[in-house]
Amino acid sequence: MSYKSEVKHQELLSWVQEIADHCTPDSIYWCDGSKQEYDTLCQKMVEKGTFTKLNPAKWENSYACFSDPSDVARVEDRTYICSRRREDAGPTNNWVEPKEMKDTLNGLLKGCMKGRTMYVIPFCMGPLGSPISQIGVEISDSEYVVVNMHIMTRVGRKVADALGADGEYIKCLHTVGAPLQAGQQDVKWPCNPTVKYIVHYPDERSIVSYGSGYGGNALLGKKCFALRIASVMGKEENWLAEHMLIMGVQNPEGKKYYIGAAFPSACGKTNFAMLIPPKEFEGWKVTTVGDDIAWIKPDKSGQLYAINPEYGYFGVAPGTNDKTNPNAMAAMRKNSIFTNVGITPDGDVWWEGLSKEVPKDITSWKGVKWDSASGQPVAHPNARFTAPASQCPSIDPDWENPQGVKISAFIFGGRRSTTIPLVYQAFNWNFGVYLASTMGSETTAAAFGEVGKVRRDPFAMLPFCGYHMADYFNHWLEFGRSLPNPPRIFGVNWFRKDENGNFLWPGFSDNMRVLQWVFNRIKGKTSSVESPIGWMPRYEDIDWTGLNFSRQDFEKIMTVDREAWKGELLAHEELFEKMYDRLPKEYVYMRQLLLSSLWRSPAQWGLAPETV
Ligand code: TSX
Ligand code: MN
Repeated sequence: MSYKSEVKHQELLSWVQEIADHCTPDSIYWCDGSKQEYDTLCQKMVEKGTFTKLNPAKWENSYACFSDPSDVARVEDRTYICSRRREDAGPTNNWVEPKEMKDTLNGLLKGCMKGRTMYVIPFCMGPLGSPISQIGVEISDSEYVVVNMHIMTRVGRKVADALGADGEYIKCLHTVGAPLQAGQQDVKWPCNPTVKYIVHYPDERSIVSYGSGYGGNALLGKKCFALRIASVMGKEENWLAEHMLIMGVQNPEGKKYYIGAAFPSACGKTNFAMLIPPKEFEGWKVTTVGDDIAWIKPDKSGQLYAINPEYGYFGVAPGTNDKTNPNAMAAMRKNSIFTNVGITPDGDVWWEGLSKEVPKDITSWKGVKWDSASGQPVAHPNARFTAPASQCPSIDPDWENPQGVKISAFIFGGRRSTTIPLVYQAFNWNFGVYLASTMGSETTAAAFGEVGKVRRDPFAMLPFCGYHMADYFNHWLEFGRSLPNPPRIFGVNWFRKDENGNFLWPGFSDNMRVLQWVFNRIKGKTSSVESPIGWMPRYEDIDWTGLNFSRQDFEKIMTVDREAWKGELLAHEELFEKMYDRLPKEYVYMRQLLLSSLWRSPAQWGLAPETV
């Protein structure tokens, strides 16, 4: 039985009715969040051919599906921030005047749910009842969205109850944009292959998504709400909505710090969030609070507390295996959904990097028998697993603490083959904010243009900030001013290469060695040296037990090269020019300071005494 009759929130009820009147679905269903609801909808998708039930001996209570080939990733060129004034969206967001966008969307939305069920999904981002959490209601005509929202957020009747008669919530409207005429047979992955809109109205804090059923385009609690809309809320209410993982690091004495870390895509953020220390690091523990998004608020004393607003992982499957991320593999072992991976005849899944051998007779993500001669991948490079966070073996005991966890440091990283050292600590908050604002990553896939070019992605937030990026920088600077003891800020780079193009750093578990130095810096225990760009560990400041990494290797991965950094600082200026109208004035001085300290240091600043 529907609990709609017991919903006390008149404004919510009338919004739902208004949308139903306009989108004209065949029926309306209020999601209660129950397991039975989840199972029923999965079964419905199995019957439609959308879902394949996997072999329960291998993947208990799990399903796989293929999307339409036109609907495989977020659509940044179709993503809009419709603020009242164009200047407030800034130069890095698409903008259309809100009224004009509403007219366009209203035209598209009219009758868009014909032949479908309209699902009303009350969801909570963050633990229910936490002062940092926020509630949303997503209306969607996609069963795939409902079941993924079940895993990715806290959904259902308990959330509607928490709203009461007049609780605040974010309106999220989603449609696949594929109405069915009477008698028309549905397709396995309905979407609109030609028209897509991902629209945010920051002033009224609402979201409309048209035409896509995939990931961040359709699961509106994630990128649309928890980052784009929440970033606007955070600026107005003095908190932070960040594209960050949250991890706990504990030493053998039991001292524990929590760290927030931001990386652009293709840096292995989920792998880092679930890191397993090398066996030589007995007594050290890494725990996972979240792998993608952090909401961070100061308490009365100015300490920062963070929650993970999500309830699951929507992770990239290719490259994930028992070596790169055993915790993720365990998390997805049951109650999970796989999108755009390969499926075997015996109900197994496979993706590039899962194992050496491609299983026999595998069906590729395109839905056809995979041909090894085709040169095409089995899984789409952006294939995903949706898995409950609670199933991750490294999940932190406080991951659902409504108070959040106390953040002691931020780490910012990128994929850089040159220039950026393995690890360094910013001199202070402002230099840390500068470091994060200028972070970038080298492109690895031809799909993103020239391979090996540095794409700047400030704070890994460029596609996810709901307002002017330079205002965002100002918010970070201003936010720090009110903190008596702000978190330390670090830069890392696991991806520096030697002159032969080989990775210098083994990465993965061995990143624990860097994390340990960071931990000891937070504690104020370990020593460091002042480089032109920040504080750095000396060779003897890092624990090398169990790893063959020479002083010469370390020298190579830590060198601050004047010529390379001159180029780097020029690239910073190029980035700043794009948002000069609102760029913090501090940035001009910090850039100059970095430049002059490079000139005061050796041309190749290094750590071995003979080179200094
Ligand atoms: O996730 C990665 N991390 C973070 C792990 C905690 N990856 C995977 C690529 C991104 C999707 C990495 N790749 C990391 C890393 O630290 N480092 C590298 C580069 C690398 C790749 C392969 C090797 C070493 C380094 N292989 C061997 O040494 C055998
Ligand atoms: Mn992300």
